[in-house]
Amino acid sequence: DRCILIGAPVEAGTGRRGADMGARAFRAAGLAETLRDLGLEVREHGNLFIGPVVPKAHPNPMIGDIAEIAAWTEVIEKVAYETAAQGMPIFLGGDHSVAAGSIAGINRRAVEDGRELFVLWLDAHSDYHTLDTTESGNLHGVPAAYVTGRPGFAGYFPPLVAPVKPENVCMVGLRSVDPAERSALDGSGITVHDMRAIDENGIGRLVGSFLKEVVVRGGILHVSLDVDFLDPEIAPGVGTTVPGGATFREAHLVMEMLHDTGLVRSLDVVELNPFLDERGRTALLLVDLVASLMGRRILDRPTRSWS
Ligand code: DIR
Ligand code: MN
Ligand code: MN
Ligand code: MN
Repeated sequence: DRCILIGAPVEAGTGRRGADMGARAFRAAGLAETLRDLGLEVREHGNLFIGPVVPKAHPNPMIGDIAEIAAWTEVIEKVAYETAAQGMPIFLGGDHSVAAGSIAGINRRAVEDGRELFVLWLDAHSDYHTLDTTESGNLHGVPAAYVTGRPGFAGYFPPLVAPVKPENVCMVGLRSVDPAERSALDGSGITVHDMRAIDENGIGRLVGSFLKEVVVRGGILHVSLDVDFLDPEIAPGVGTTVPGGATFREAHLVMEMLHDTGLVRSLDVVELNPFLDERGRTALLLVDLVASLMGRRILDRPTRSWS
């Protein structure tokens, strides 16, 4: 199995500086070495870049400039499409606007291969704003809307070759959802599990039933991991911390279950902000989580049957 590490130093989608150093911090925390120790082949794609862009305004005055994120989305989409045929692309953010490009490109590949793409969105936020509803103007708050084909992106973001079906998306860890996102999510078809649902049911049950559905429907899976999915006590290195997030064990459980399915074909690890981190501890935690996703385990156990 081959992993392809792709740095996407994007920070224009957030209100804070420093997320563009995230990809470098993952490398400094030993991501490639850790994956190689698991017996995986690791290909380093390096950091992506965009050329100079002409700023472009949007009627929503909160969006200062949309051109830079649109340019990133186009570049990332192409790389996602290309690398998905060569191995498992791992997108090292950069803020969560990276997922606009990665998921769009991964889905273009999936449609071409006749595969059904499912997305597990691990985040404190739903990132389901359209360009018209975002109140902050921060475009890391829109990728889930863009990739599922919500209206209003035409003429600003690159045209979507194929939207991901909302029914194929499962969001887990939510605890900060804006009113416009909340009403749009209702009836969207997206499965949403907020922190209360996790507390009441256990994260393993919730994620397990989604994974079972992916298996039953013969799908493949993209995982979009926003650092703020995790509780700030264990993961302080992110610009938008929200208290009450996933614990260390909850996060590892999800990663280990994902590995068991064998269905994860691509991954975003986004919103790491090394400028806000404490001596790399968030970066190191994320490397360990990716290791669990890629097969590190404490003991062997019988393979679970998913159907
Ligand atoms: C808020 C915060 N919903 C916004 N969003 C995100 O700005 O739209 N924070 N994604 O990480
Ligand atoms: Mn996010
Ligand atoms: Mn978030
Ligand atoms: Mn948001």
